[in-house]
Amino acid sequence: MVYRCVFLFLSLNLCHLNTVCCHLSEVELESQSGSKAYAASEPQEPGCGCQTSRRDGVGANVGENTLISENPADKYSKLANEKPETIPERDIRSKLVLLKGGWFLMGTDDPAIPQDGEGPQRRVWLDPFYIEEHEVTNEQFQSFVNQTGFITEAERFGDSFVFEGLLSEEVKSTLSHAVAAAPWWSPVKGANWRHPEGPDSTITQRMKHPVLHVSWADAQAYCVWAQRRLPTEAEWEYACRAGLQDRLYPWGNKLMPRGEHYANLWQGEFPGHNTAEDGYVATSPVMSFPANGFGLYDMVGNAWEWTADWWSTRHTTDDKHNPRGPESGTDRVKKGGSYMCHKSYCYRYRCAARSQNTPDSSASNLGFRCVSDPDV
Ligand SMILES: [Ca+2]
Ligand SMILES: [Ca+2]
Repeated sequence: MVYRCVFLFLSLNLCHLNTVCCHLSEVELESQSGSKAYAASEPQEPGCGCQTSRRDGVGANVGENTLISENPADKYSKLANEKPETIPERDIRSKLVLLKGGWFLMGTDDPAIPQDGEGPQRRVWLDPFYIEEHEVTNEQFQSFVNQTGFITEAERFGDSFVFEGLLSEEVKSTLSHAVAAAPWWSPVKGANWRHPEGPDSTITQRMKHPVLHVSWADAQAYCVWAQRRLPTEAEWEYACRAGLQDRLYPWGNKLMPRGEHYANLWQGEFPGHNTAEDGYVATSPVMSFPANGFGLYDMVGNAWEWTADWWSTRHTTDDKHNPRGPESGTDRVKKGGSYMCHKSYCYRYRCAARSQNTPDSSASNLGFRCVSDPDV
């Protein structure tokens, strides 16, 4: 792995290098017998973009708009908070669902991807909280931007990561490099939440789809504006499980009950052939698939969702009350997988599954939803 990263370093700038190496480091293969192997040494095998897309100040458009040292979350939260009465007259925020909390079992003792820290299973207590019933949509994010003048990190950096299978030939022709080992991810100039596949794409016909290309700080800023917050990983997982114990998915253990699709995932062979048997090549309008037992939509699939927690793969088995993850870290936890996930390479559309990105990462398969406390 190290030598491949060094090789890639010679080919790519640092920003892109880190992305590729991280993508390649956690490629999962599953044999037909069901036993699992991890193909970190197989650069031709696909990854799902589950891992870090680090911006190290190289590769981004470094200029007067470049974020410097201050925490963007603080900056943007402050910005958002300086706008009085910013909630619109017509409240476009998502409906909240009250979850009663209590004890639940987080994680799993039968991890499909052990290196992600899916285990061990541990008892967690949560106080009651509200959670948005679906991912934040383009329409909602646009309302936030219209009222605050907020500029996302992808817009400031000037590019964002896009699954190349969605790019037009025109945009492909403008890519400054080819990443032979990971051609499915490309940093595309001008890609951002308004232009998910680059400058020649729009969200006009996708206002009810999840907003994409939002960094952790962007997501945090929206939630603060909405007088809400990002969920902790424990809250997100509790919401995903919907009261079921030791189940893989929000609805149970069978991926397709009665032969029906319950989430927007990838069918076919990644990355070259997406049959879109579930009806969608890329994102779907939120609430296009059945809700889980708590009335929550797209908890797995559609867009990955940021959580508030820092990333760690080590967990205590001690009982925890309202855990908030490590006190510090370099990456934030994201949950639920996306429309790009297939069991053959990214079996992360399970409630216990987890992955991480650097907080300033943004991509064409990563969004979020917010939560709220009962006394707010
Ligand atoms: Ca799909
Ligand atoms: Ca989702």
